[in-house]
Amino acid sequence: MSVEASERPTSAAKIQLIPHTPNNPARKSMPTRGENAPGAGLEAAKCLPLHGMDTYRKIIHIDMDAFFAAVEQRDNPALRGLPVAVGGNGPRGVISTASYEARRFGVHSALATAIARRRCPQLVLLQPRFDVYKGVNAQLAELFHEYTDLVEFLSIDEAFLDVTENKVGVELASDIAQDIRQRIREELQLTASAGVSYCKFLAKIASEQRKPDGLYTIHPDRAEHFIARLPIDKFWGVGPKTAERMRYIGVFNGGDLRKLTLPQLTSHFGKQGRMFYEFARGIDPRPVVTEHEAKSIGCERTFEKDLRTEMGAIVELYHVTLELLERLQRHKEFQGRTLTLKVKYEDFSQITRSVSQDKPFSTKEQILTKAKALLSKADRTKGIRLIGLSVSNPAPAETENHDRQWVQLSFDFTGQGTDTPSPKKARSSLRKN
Ligand code: TTP
Ligand code: MG
Ligand code: MG
Repeated sequence: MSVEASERPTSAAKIQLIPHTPNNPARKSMPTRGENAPGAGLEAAKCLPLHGMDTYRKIIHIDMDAFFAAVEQRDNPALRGLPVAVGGNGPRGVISTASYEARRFGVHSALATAIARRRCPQLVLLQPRFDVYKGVNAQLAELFHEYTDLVEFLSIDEAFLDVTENKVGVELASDIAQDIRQRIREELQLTASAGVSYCKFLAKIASEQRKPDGLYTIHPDRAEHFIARLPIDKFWGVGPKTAERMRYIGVFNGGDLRKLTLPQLTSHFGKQGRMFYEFARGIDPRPVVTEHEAKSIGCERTFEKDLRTEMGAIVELYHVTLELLERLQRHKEFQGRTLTLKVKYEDFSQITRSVSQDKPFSTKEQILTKAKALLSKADRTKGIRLIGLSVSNPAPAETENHDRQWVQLSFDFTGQGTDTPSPKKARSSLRKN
């Protein structure tokens, strides 16, 4: 039996739920409840108990398509239809992202630019324009907040939205997702893909199912079936190395994963074992955390090759520090006085070490000095596969600040080289219910 999957919306299926300006009077006159409300007559996601997990929540994950490259193509029409990549040009340059035209040649994020050029000699390589991308990010944030205040950005081009209760009174999360996608197209001249489900893990995987420019919904009553068929490398938190390890122990998909006991999984994957155990059962109760509730800001890097030398670890620690600083500088209101280092070893065991001070961590010197001291306490006999740094313990906010901040997530799925996962039953399927 195959998993139900929603089709990419056809023009006939196109829904215009929300007039496309925030203050459009038509919006105000739109029925938000009752039989004439958008989505009325359509039953929302059923609240089926899935291993004791509530499935009433409606979570959308939106992720922009080929983000940096798409912005470049938007701003320079001559680039449209061409294989475009954004990235470093030097001998050690790396591709940040590639347009879908370039991906057909095997050009993708994290690929060495030199290899990318060999694969695609006509590749148009562009330098990143971070300020422009940040501007789009701000526009996205504004748009998302028209639907719900429960918005959690994972990175510059993606966010979770909890639309269980939403400001537009629309019942079906997939209708909201479709409307957001349409508005992104019309207002930002960019495309986004969306995933819809009852939890973050599944919504995030869902958004990858119909990329680019697609929508996919995983309905609670299909979740277990979907997960059972999901290839192991698509699971959130399972990157190439973990996938290899999984296959080594006979786990090729969610069904295989489910056969393993919790002790088996934790013995193989340390703390992450529990996460895999729960994901295999469709369990992910993590709420969508807004910027105001965020308790920490941080970042982490998973390395292609385990770090085996002290110098190698310090160099990477330096890079993580710079990334952390960049995030902190974007959120000056965040006053974290505890610095935490996370180290994950080749055997998947993990340690965290923290240090607190009176003043907030805000400079490179402060952070690097303390981070190095914390790193010196780490076990040097094992290869290091991940280093993370975060600051927490924010001082109480003196003034309300509406800036967004990127939240340190408990799983390594956000950044480059980390283990990124990537389901649906779409609007049409939901409507059958
Ligand atoms: P992604 O959302 O991972 O990728 P993407 O938007 O380019 O492509 P798609 O989602 O359609 O698969 O990352 C968002 C941006 O983050 C990406 O455009 C560039 C940047 N980025 C890097 O700089 N390095 C990386 O390794 C990755 C994965 C992304
Ligand atoms: Mg993207
Ligand atoms: Mg993304």
